[in-house]
Amino acid sequence: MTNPKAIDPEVLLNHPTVKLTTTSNTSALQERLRFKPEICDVFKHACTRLEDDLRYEFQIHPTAKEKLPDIIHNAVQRVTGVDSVDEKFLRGFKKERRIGIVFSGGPAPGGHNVIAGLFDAMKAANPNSRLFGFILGPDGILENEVIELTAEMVDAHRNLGGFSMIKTGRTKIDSEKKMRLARENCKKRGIDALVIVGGDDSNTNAAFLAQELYHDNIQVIGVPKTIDGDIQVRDKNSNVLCAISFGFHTAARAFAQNISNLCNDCSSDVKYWHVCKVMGRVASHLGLEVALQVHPNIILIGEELADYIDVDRIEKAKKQGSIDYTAYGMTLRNLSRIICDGIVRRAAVGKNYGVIIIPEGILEFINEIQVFIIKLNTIIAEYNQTHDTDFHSDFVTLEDKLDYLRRLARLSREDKTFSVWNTRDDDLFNDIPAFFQEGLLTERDSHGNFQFSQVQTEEVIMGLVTDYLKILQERGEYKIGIKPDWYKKTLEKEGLNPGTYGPLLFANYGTNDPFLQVKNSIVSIKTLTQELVRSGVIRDADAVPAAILKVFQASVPKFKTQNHFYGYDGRGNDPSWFDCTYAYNLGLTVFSLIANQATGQMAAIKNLEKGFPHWEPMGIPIAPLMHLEDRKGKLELVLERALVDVESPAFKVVKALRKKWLAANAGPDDYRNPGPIHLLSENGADSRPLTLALNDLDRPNTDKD
Ligand code: FBP
Repeated sequence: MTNPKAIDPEVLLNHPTVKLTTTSNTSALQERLRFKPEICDVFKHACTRLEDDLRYEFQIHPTAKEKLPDIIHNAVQRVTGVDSVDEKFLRGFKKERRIGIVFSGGPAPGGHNVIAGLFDAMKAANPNSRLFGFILGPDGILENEVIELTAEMVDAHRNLGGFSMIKTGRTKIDSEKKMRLARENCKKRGIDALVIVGGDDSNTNAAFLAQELYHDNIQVIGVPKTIDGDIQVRDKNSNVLCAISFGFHTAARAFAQNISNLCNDCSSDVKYWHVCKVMGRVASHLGLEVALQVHPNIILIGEELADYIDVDRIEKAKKQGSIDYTAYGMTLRNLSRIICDGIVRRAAVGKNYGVIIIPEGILEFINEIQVFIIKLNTIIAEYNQTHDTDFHSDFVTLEDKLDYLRRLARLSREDKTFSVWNTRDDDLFNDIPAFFQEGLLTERDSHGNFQFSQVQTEEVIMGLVTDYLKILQERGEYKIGIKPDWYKKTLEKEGLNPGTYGPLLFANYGTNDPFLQVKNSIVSIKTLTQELVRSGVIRDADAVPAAILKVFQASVPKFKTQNHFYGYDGRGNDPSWFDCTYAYNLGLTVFSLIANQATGQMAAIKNLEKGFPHWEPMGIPIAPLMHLEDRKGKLELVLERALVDVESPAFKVVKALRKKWLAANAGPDDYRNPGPIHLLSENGADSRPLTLALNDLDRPNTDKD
C-alpha cells in the first residue's frame, strides 16, 4: 500500500475522496439553490394591479408635508392579481425597463431573494428588461459603480445569506450634491426605477430620493430590511401593515440556536454564567424574540428599563419627608443589582450557572449613559460643523479626546453659557473604565447613530455585577445551597453526627427546605472556626474537621463568566424558510409597484404573523411614516423606529415567565431548544417570529379578517 504521506500533493488533490470532501459545492448549498419559495396567490395571475386601500390612515407630520410634497399623499396600495386587462395597461406593465437595486446598511438574511423575486418578475413581464446592481451600497449610486445582474448571477445566490452579490454600505445620500449626483447617475444609466433595500434610515433616503427624482419620472421603492426588527409599520389606528422586516427571523433563530447550545453546556458543567450580548442596535426586539425561543435565566429588555422606578427608595425617601429623584429611571448600579439578585437566588438552590441575554442597545435606556451619548453626539457634531473637519481624525487617541473634553469642562467654568460638558460630566466620565470611555466616544455612523455594536456593554455591566457579588459574598448573602442528603452523607463518611453540626452551620437546618443555607456569619474558614469553637464542638487549637471544611467549601461560589456577542454571525446566516419566502415575495411586490407606476412606497407583506396563505403584498407610503428626530445634534425628518412595546403581549409573556425561566428552585431549568433553521417548509410556530404570533393577540378588531 502506498504511504499516504508520500503522495504528491497534486495527485492527492485530484483523488475523488479529496475532491468530494473539499468541494465548496456542498449538498446543503445545492439544496438551497434548488429551493423555490412559494409565491402569494396574487402573483399567480398574468398581471398585478394596485388598489388604493383607504382604510389605513396616518398622522402626517407638517415637515414631511413640506419636504415631500409629491409623495406625501400616497395611499396604502394593495397588490391584486388580474388576468384580463386592457391593452394600454398591459403595455405599461410589460414595458421594457431598466431597474437599479442597492443594498443599504447591514446585511440581513433574505436580501438575495429580494433580487431574485424582482429579477424573475421583471423578466417574466419583459425578457428585455434589465436589472442593475449598484455596488457597495449607496456609494455605488454616487460613484456610478454598477453591474448588470444576469440570470447566472441571480441563480448562484438564490436562498443564500449575506449581500455578497452586490455588497452593501452605509453611506447616506443626504446633501444636495449627493442628491444631484444620484439623479445624474441614474439618468446616465437610463434607470426607470431605483430599489433601495434597507433599514429605517435607508427607507428615509428612499423617500427623499423619490421626491428628488419625481419629476424625472424615476420611481423609487424601498424594501424593509434589518435584523433589528425595528421597522414595524402601523397606521394611526394601530392596524399592522408591516409586522417585521426581513432578516429578523433568521438572525433571531441563529442566535437562539447558539444560545440554546450554551444552555446545554452550562447546565452540564455547572460552572459558568454565559453572558450573551445580542445585536439589535437600540431596540430590544431581537433580545425579546431570542428569549422567547430559548428561555434564558435572565433577560434584560432595554425599553422596560426606561420606565423603571425603584419603589423601595421612593418609599424610604417619603418616610423621611423627601423625594428621591434618583429612584426614577434605571442606573447601571440598579441594573447590576437586579442581575445579582437572580444570580444569588439561583446559587441558593445549587445553580451557580446560567444564561443571561443582554440586548446590545441596553445602555441607551440607562439614564446616566444616555446623557453621555447625547452630550457626546452634540459635542462631536458641533466640532465637525465648526471646524469643517472630523473629530475622530483630529483627536486620534483616547487621551487626545479626553484632553479635548477636559478643555470643554474648563471652558464651562469660565463661560457659564457653555453647559454641554461641565466639570461634573468630566469627573463622572473619568470614573468609567477606559474601554467604555472609548466605546462612548466611538465614531457615529453616517446617519449619526451611536454604534452600539462597538461597545463592550456586557463587560461594563458584568464588571459591576462581579464587584457587587464580591460584596454580597463577604456579607454571606451569595453562597451555594447545599443538598441535605449530600451534607448528611459527607459527615457520616467521617463519622460525624450531622445533627450536631447542622444547626451550627446552617441558617435553615431542620426545615424542609430542599437546600441548606450556610449562615450569613460564616464567610471564611476563620469565621467557620470561630463558630465551631464558640459552640464548643471543637477547641481553639483544633482543626476544623475535613468533612465540615468540604461542606463549607462547596457553599463558596466562584463566579465565572463567558462573554459572547451574537450579531455578525446571525446577520450572515442563510435565510430561514420564512425569510426566503418573505424576501422573494417582497421582490415580486417591488416589481408590481414599479410596473404600476408607484413611487415613494415601501414594499411590504401584510399578515406575516399568520400562515402563508394569509399573506397580502402591498405598498406602504413612506413619507407619512416620517417624524422629526435628533440626529448628529440636529432635528431631521426620518422614518420612525419601532421600539419594544412594553404593553405588547410578547413582552408581557416574557415578563410573566421570567420567574419560571430564572428557575431559582430545586426543579430543572426551563430551557427551550428551537432546533435548527428550516428551509424546506413552514413548520409550526417556530417558522415565523414568536413575537409576531403573540403580538397578533391584541390586533384591533377593525382590521381582523
Ligand atoms: P441595519 O440597521 O443597517 O440593518 O444594521 C443593523 C445592525 O446589524 C445592528 O444590529 C448593529 O448595531 C449594526 O448593524 C452594526 O453595524 P456595522 O455593520 O456597521 O458594524
